[in-house]
Amino acid sequence: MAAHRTALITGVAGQDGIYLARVLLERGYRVIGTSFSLARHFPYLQGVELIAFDIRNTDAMSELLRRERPDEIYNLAAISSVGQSWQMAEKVAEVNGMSVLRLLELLVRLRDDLGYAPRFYQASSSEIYGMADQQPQDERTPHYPRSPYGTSKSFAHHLTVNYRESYGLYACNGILFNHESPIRPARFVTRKITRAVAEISLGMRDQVTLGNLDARRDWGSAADYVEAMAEMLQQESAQDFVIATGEVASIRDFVAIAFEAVGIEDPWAHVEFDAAYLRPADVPQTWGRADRARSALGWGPKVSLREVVAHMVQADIVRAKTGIEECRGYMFPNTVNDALGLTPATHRHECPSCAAGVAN
Ligand code: GDR
Repeated sequence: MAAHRTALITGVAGQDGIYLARVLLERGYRVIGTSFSLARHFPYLQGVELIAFDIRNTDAMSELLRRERPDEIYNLAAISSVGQSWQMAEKVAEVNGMSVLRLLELLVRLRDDLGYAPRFYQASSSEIYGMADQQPQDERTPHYPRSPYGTSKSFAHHLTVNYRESYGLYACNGILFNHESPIRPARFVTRKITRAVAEISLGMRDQVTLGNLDARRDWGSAADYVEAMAEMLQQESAQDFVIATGEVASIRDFVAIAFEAVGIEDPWAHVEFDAAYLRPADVPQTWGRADRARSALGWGPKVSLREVVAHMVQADIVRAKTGIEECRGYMFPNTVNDALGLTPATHRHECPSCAAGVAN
């Protein structure tokens, strides 16, 4: 069914864009990706047709849609850091909120003018729930965002529902709870921890400095979660889906699991607290119930938190040993294993994922 279909992924150079592009290419799609900067495209996006523009540039988006007419649009472009969103609240509202409104408006216009009606996926987030009383959270839980980021995602979420109901667009929200991988940037707590643990295990440093250790998150695997995104656009009609594991762990638990993965028995000798990493308001717990996704999409998480953490730590050990920050081999546990024995001198030449720059 996917043969000869075209997908557009906005924000393709982020963690989810990279994993999703791979899934869609494997399914036979032609994949077009936009990013405000293409600096990070190598070595992850081979096979993707890349276009650089800011998601706020509606003219560029209009021209792209008119020219390429993708069948499916995955709107992943966003400022994704909750912690930094207080420092750039207005920009976050523009990029994560207003851009979605403009894109939905454009879709209505294109349908009315040209009869062109692509399916639309909006990257919503568990951050829309924030302080919501209901635990676990599902598609019916009322929103109570706790940051400019969460608020912008809530705005875009409601608009996506509203444009579906007002204009009959096939538009849906994927309400993804935290999902991690070795290509998660280190501004997020998980990768900050796994990188530090790898370096501590190799004697390259001694400490990691963190903020709130009591926050609890429902953490899954990015590689798992992008499969659900692709499924959401293959349904008979559009609806919103929570994607979560249903298991919760604290930052403290995450630290313990990561140190355990390298056999260090006293993690707390290596952890410092700095109030600079506390947020003006935090979300004490996210906990999702993905029953709808399980029954309608046949989706369920395949990878446990322990496995995700082990994979991330392993990739960070290879990074620390070889000094090579970006390698396609880091994306999956079997290919990171291939890279484990490599040295700085041999990595680029012998790593099957780096050699010739392609590992399909
Ligand atoms: P989150 O992810 O805000 O849940 O959003 P993040 O990893 O940034 O924070 C998780 C929790 O860890 C606490 N924390 C720290 N956080 C960071 N970044 N750095 C620290 O040093 C630190 N110490 C403790 C935080 O206070 C927080 O409670 C992620 C993003 O990917 C969003 O884009 C996405 O929508 C949601 O997940 C679902």
